[in-house]
Amino acid sequence: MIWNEEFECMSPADIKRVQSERLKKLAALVYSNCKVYKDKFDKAKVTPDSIRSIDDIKKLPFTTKIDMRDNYPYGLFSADQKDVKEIHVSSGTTGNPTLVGYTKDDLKLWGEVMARSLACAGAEPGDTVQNAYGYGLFTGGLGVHYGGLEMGLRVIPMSSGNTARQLKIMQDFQPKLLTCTPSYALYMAEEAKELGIDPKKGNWKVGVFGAEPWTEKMRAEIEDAWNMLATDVYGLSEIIGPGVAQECPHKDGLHVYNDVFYPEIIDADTGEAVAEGEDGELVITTLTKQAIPLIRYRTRDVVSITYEKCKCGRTTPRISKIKGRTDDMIVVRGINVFPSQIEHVLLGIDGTSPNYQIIVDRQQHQLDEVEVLVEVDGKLFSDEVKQLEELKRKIKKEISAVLSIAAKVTLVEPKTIERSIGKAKRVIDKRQM
Ligand code: DLL
Repeated sequence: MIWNEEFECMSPADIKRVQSERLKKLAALVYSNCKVYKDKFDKAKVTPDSIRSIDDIKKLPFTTKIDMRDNYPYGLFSADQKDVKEIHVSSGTTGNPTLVGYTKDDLKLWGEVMARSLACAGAEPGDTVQNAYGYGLFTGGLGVHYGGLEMGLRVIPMSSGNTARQLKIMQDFQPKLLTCTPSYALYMAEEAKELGIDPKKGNWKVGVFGAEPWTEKMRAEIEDAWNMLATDVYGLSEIIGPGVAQECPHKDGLHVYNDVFYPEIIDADTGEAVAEGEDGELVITTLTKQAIPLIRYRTRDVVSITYEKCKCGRTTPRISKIKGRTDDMIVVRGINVFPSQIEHVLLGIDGTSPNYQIIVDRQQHQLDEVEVLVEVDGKLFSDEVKQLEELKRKIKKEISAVLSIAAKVTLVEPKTIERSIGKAKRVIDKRQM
């Protein structure tokens, strides 16, 4: 079903009118309420009244994660703190996380776009959803939760982990929808088989999987293991969370809700638009958000876009699956990791050097494993084993505090990690995705 036919099936002329009206209001809002944006506009010599239609968006400056980091925590808010009803955080590049805030209307918008997404995947009011995205500061759990409530699903707020319990609940309540990261869907299927449970024997209709890159091969494996349709959902905390774009059962690109999230695809180096169908960096403007509206936010995700009407009847543009990143962020178990965060941790610990390497691996149908190799001071190596163990424990603890990931830490002797004459190769990703 199409949750919001008015906006999901709007004619190109009408959508342009809506986007233009919304952009004008947005430019005026951020200019008067957010000093960071006022300064950015002034620097770019653009005033809100020079924005007359959505085409004028190109006059506006980009916003980046660096802007969010530099103005942490409250600098990018356009709303008063008393109107902020919920905050979340996502990974920052170093030190501070990226703060995300919602007003009551922003939460309503989140519920609306996630209801559109769940319906787009094939959910119908009354269906039961087992929501195995993490709840808490991570945006997946609550995003699906709000969307499920909005569209009248019966939500089981499982959160991620505790697989045996997940499988028991599945058997007891026979949900039609499964929502979690694609790698967790595969892992759960494998665990089910180990426990003698046949994952095919559910009442499954569709899975809504995202938060990390996944391939068509993984899709085929998930569909086969669970006997369900597997769809892709995309989003990022800074924009709203999950619910920026979603595949319909035709699985031919992810529908972007462009009445509220205006997409542009640019050449990451020049900042200029690329042609329809070509790969580039996805840039999004939140046309109606209030707490932290973002103008031309550089997602760093690489996609292509098509404006052709889909067979499902929606006229919204569709982006491809995420093809890569224009920075060095990696996603591990659905958690965003910037190598610079690890570097930042190491810089704060005596006895280590900033020479490190991150190895990410995944055994067949298992969860991602991370190993961090760290070069330590030569003199430490001649010291007691106890001291090395202590250092290892400290690094592990700090990495876990910053990244919420239990990494294996291996200390290595100086000059063991291969040096590079160009950009250091910080990440070795052995996962077959
Ligand atoms: O991961 C939002 C989300 C939650 C999406 C649940 C889907 C389901 P962040 O933690 O802020 O938000 O991470 C956002 O994750 O910029 C992408 O690089 C990556 N990502 C998200 N969805 C997909 C996807 C959530 N479907 C970052 N495919 C984004 C590939 C994805 N990468």
